[in-house]
Amino acid sequence: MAPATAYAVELLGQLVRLGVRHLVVAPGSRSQAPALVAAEFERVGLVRLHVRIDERSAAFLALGLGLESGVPAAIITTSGSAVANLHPAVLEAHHAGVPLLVLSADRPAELQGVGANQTTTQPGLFAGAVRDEWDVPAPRGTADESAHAIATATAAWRAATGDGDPRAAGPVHLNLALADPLSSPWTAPDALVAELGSDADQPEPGGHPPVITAPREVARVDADRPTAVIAGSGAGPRAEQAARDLGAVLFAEVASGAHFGPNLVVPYREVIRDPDFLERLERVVVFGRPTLSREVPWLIERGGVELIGVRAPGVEDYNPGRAIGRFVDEVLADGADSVADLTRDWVRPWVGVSRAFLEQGEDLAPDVALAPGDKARHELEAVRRPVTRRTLVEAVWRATWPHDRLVLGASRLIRELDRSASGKAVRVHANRGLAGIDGTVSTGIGVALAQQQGLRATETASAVGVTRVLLGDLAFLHDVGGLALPEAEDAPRIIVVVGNDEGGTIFDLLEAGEAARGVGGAATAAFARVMRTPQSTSVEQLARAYGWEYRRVETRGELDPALSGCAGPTIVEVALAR
Ligand SMILES: Cc1ncc(C[n+]2csc(CCOP(=O)(O)OP(=O)(O)O)c2C)c(N)n1
Ligand SMILES: [Mg+2]
Repeated sequence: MAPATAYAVELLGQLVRLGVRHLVVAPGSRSQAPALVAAEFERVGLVRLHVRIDERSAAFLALGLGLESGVPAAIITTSGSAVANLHPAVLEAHHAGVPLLVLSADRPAELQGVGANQTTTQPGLFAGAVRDEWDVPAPRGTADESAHAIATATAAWRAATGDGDPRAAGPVHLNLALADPLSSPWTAPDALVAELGSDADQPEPGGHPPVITAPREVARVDADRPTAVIAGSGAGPRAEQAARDLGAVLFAEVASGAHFGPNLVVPYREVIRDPDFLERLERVVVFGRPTLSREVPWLIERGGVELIGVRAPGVEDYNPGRAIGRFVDEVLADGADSVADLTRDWVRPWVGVSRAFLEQGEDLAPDVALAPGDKARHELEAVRRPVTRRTLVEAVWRATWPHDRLVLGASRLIRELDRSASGKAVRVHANRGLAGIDGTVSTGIGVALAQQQGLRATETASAVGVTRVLLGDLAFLHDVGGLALPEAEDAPRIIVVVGNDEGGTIFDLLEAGEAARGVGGAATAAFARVMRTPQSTSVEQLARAYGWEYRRVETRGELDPALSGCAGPTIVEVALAR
């Protein structure tokens, strides 16, 4: 057997032993040994293999798989610029604390520095953005290589998963020099399949962040004063629990994993600006990284209250203005007696404000007092009205059930949803580590595939929900290549909802956008050209070209049916005003 193939069998075998269930491969000559072993592992049922041409999309697919499952996916690429194409997803994984295993093939030492084709300096390419990296010399068939492969895989798995501390989880880079012969045919022996498969058929749906076993620093705090719990990305349901235990109001961003429960206050931006709130507030506890408002960092930097940060996955603790002096892993509430009083006197009024705010939402239902003819006319008018951002996000939120997944792009729509979403315990993902508009389609496909393939044997197919990806037109176009799905693979159950306002209208909301509009003429045109970047690409023709089902929505009446279900991968284009 070619030493490259033997090494790949041991390395990937050990990753499967440790829990890897998804392998992503982008084609290339230098990486043929691990790629062919990956294909054989899938043939014998040990892993799911996802093949993608574009390494940037492939890496975001792997990110989505890790995000949803909590288990790192391994991505295998060839040498050269292929490796650099992984960088955006590696950075997102680094900042958001998502486990990811990068396996790049490289030229052996004798081909380095001699102008060899497709050769660059790969070790250290992701410097500063990986938890750890290994530069593995080319295997030559010596006796110790099997043990080396197993040890390297184990170390990589540990570093990627945080070794019991998921806050430390993130991307790792294994740079594998591979020499001729680049591979030899290999069939997995039955004994190996039996050994590796013994627990491979029990995939854990997992979750991100996974359970923490590392030592934890716990803050015991008295539930005796008006407190706000703020939940940003990576917070998870523990923030909701903490709010209840502390008798605190809960300001949870829509992708925080804590946007539900009796203490949730949806219009948190407005409440933070309310003098009555600010006057009584005595403590703020922050979980994860809030990124969607200006009010949250303002509140924290303003000071004057006790500030506690609770660590979450990702490389940096959230600390605007470095105002938070105390970081812990967990907050436990003492003094349960006062919680009921606090809940009644402090939380309930703000929850009441929240309820009133939600009730003012755009109203589709006709006034019951209307005469029957007027009522029918009102209903007809309502369904014919154009879709606003608010009606779009509300419809997507309504359509999302606990067995579904929602992936939000870094467009205006995530902010719109964050402003108006009622409390609901559904799983929402968003790449807020760097809030890039890149890779959103592929991340969503990864989430969908992990969700539908992560079910336990006892769960029926009806438990498989739909993954909806909600994003703007530029974010969609940025990762349009992610729509390319190989025919040989299971199709993701996915609906990509494109809110098409023909450009990046998020910039119109900036001070510079308003200023440019005020000036008019050349300034307005220049702003549009370099910021909003108007575009009129046909989403329909793209959908058709990539073999996706396509639906176009122009009125409110068309919205709910378009979002409800899908027979195959589907794009719903929603026309929005600029
Ligand atoms: C990779 C990357 N490039 C650029 C940006 C800056 N950026 C943020 S939002 C945005 C435009 C988004 O446009 P669209 O997806 O159409 O959403 P809209 O604002 O129109 O709702 C851009 C270019 C980014 N976040 N990430
Ligand atoms: Mg747009």
